[in-house]
Amino acid sequence: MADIILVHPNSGVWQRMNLRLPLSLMHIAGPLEQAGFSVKIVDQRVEKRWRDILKNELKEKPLFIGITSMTGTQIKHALEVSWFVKTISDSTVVWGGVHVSLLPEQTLHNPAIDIGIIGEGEITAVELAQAMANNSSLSHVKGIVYKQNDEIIRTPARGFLKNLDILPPVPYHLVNTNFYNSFGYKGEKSLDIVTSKGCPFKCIFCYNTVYNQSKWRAFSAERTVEEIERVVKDFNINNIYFQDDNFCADLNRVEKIASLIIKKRLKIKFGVMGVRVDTLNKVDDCLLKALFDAGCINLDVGVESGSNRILSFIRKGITVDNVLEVNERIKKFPFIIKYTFIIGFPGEKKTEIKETIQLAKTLSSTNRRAYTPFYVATPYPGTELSERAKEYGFKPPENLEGWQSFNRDTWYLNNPSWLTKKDINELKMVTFISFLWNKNITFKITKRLYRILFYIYYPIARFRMTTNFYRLPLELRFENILNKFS
Ligand code: B12
Ligand code: SF4
Repeated sequence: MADIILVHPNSGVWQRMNLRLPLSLMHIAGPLEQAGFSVKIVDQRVEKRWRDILKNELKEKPLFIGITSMTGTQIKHALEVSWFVKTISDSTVVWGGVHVSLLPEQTLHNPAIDIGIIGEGEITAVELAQAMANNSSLSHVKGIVYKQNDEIIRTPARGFLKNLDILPPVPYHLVNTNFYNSFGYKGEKSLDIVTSKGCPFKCIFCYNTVYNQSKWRAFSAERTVEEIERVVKDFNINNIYFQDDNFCADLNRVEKIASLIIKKRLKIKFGVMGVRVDTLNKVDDCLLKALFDAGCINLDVGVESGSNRILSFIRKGITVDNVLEVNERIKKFPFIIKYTFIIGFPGEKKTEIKETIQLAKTLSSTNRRAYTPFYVATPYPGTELSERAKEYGFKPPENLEGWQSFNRDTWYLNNPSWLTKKDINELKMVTFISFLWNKNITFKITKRLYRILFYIYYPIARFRMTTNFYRLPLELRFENILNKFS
């Protein structure tokens, strides 16, 4: 029986193609274990018997049940777990993660949640556990919201850890690594690692300006490579996906990481999630080659739009020419490049969406290793986009339950906004097809059934994308049926 139980909720459609590690919980479990608390991680995505496990653990009255959550479907399942806990016990339910950090008081209004963690949780979780173990006041624990006699109290902000290297190693032993696979490179096992936090840029649709106050912090290159070495040795894993918002913010660090991987002869393949176009513009061919030699096989690059007006509106800090330039240089290297796009911004014209579709097609046709998924612009809480969207009639949900259906592919369905029904159908079709018209995406589809479905639908998606035929969206009905089970 453990002192603290940490639960990762279901993530809806996002766990279809692959399953990433519950890193948010693993990162707080390390310091908790180091402080002497025993921790159990229960992942609702893989433990079909999560109710039995919790029921059993709750008999021994753990200090708290901690649940992570981001905006959208995870809230629905985090609430399902919270209510389950409250129905069978009087245990304390603690929420952490992006959503509660952005809307602490509103989240705490829900009777199933007792305490919320705002922002970084490594130190806060330990201080909270110690305060609860000693029955002392929570008012001294920085960076939380809690309830006292029907009042919601927020303690002073915690600020950020200055030196991430003081944190203990991430406890991979708390999860069964066999369940997780973030990309399916030749069917081998793969895992995720976070090597830095935050991002110094200010894109208006991103949580970073509020959640990380645009501050970038990182584990050192040495510590990062130690972590990789451990994962490779202890779990026999050779494929790693870096989950950082901005892995390349410090190019000296990137260079060091690459050279240490090469020096230590770690036989790994890796993908990098957060890469900016302007950063790639600054990277010389030498560093690109070093990255390749170190095992880099994939870079995810945020392009967002094919319209310079929209790029400027969203404060992306790049132009379409920068994107084309980067593509020309990068295509000489055998990296699979995921260029991500966003359409449907408030005030975005049809012609601008067409420019974006055209840019995606150009990138795909000139770089045979590129693929170009689209998302619909989503005014997540705390972002500047949310404020701008309100000017166009967007009404954010007023309570936690309202946010549980606030997903990228659904939020706009019941929201009076700048999108007409016809726009919505077209945006839905374009985003749906954008994932399926290019075979390069298959290395991310680790689940067999979804790979088969991909190959069945691929010719149709290709036909639709190349001919701009987005009418008769029958496949969206099929997707809706699948979504009902998420
Ligand atoms: C991996 C990942 C996923 C995984 C899920 C993994 C997970 N942890 O749930 C998958 C692929 C499923 C996913 C899906 C989505 N994601 Co996502 N995802 C990420 C990513 C890249 C890494 C998350 C992570 O592991 N971070 C590392 C950990 C250590 O940091 P952390 O999560 O901030 O946790 C710290 C604190 O919050 C706190 N904490 C967190 N939980 C808890 C719990 C307790 C009890 C305590 C005490 C503390 C605590 O302590 C931790 C350590 O400091 C982040 C971006 C990023 N780099 O963080 C985006 C991010 C979280 N995702 C985001 C979004 C928008 C989505 C999607 C909607 C769509 C998408 N990405 O395109 C879907 C939504 C799923 C849903 N609603 O159900 C946004 C969140 C916006 C928001 N308002 O919630 C982010 C921030 C990306 C971005 N730049 O916008 N995602
Ligand atoms: S560059 Fe990426 S992580 Fe940084 S603010 Fe923009 S969208 Fe967010």
